Amino acid sequence: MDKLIFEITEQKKFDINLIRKDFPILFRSVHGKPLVYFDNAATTQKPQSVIDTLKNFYTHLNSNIHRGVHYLSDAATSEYECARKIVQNYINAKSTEEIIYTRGTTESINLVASSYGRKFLNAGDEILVSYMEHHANIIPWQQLCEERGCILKVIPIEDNGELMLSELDNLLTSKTKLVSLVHISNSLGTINPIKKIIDKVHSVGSKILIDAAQSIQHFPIDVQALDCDFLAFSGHKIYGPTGIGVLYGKKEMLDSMPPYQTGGDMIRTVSFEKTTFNDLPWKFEAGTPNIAGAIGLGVAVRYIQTLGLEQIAKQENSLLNYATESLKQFSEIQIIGTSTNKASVVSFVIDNIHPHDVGTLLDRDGIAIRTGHHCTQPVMRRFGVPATSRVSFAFYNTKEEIDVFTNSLKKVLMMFR
Ligand code: 7TS
Repeated sequence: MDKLIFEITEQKKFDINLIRKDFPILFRSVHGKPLVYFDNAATTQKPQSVIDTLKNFYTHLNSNIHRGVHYLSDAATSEYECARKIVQNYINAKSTEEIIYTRGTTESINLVASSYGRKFLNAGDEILVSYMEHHANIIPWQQLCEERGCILKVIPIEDNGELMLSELDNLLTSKTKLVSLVHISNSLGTINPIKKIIDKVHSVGSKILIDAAQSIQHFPIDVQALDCDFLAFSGHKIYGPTGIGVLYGKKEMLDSMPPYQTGGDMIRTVSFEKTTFNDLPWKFEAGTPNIAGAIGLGVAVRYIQTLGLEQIAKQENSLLNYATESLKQFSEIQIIGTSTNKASVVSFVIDNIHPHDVGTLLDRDGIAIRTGHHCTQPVMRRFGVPATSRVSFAFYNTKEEIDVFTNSLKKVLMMFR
């Protein structure tokens, strides 16, 4: 019971009915109808092993970490650090020093903007983002530009929702000091060719941060092979708890950066004259962290490793294709984001029906989708729509659920005709 993080003993068979049983929420009903959960890009559901971990932590192991000589503190610290090791292996970082726990993608990006940005970026330096960024990857840079006199530049997007790579070559110059780019767009589903872009960015001497909030749960990521300088993601989008996330940074980058927040745990010595800071990764982890959350994240990563990322990608790809084909039968529906290289996210608009109405009517049938601007207002503006309806799939979704969704959508269309 004191070891909360399990070892992988065998690869799970990819049997969708068995896998669904790992996610208790999938068996509840909403408005009297079986839940169809298609809002996985917002947050993923949690397997029983993650739910049990949180309960077991607070039942058997609850204690603060890194500061006690007593048994519970020691055991909690060991699980917390074991989870870090799991994340390190999952993204193939060189060491656990490169894995900083944060509250999520948003905090990870803010950490880099605040710490790296304030120290290394100066007036006239250029920061490059793209039109398809989540607001969490726009506003921290905008604020930094205001404070430091840097210039924010934006890579435009094509009509199919892909980055205009020809423009990237014009935008990347010796003035570019930092590029912060989303791996997979949360509102378009586009998978960006990040390896190619990382190499281009490095060729002008700039650093690059990858927002992996929507990719970390779909396919393997190897930070050493990619050679990105930073990578950010959230635990709750990879079947883990909310309130925990990760910033990966190359050790030499993190070493050169000042602390983001200050307080307990991130120090070595404190006097009123001077404070010296802790080693990596703890230098960036001030205060009591989300201990149960971090351990839960470790268990979530272990869980998807037992399923196998190849199998996950295969299942999600088949759901994407099925949903795309299903939506194409309706002439009133337009899919926003039609790249051939997409993750399992489908955004669409319907002639003369507001997405909010679509979402509300589908909800009555127990179908959870997201409507709105998805925190990507520039994308909405680029495509001339105020909002979209978005379905996003996880491996536990099924084609039968997509049929339920399509039938419900038919009713919505009939109602408005
Ligand atoms: N970056 C991307 C690409 C995202 O999709 C999100 C959240 C974030 C950053 C922020 O992540 P957080 O965990 O720190 O909030 N995206 C969404 C979404 O698509 N619907 O709800 C949240």
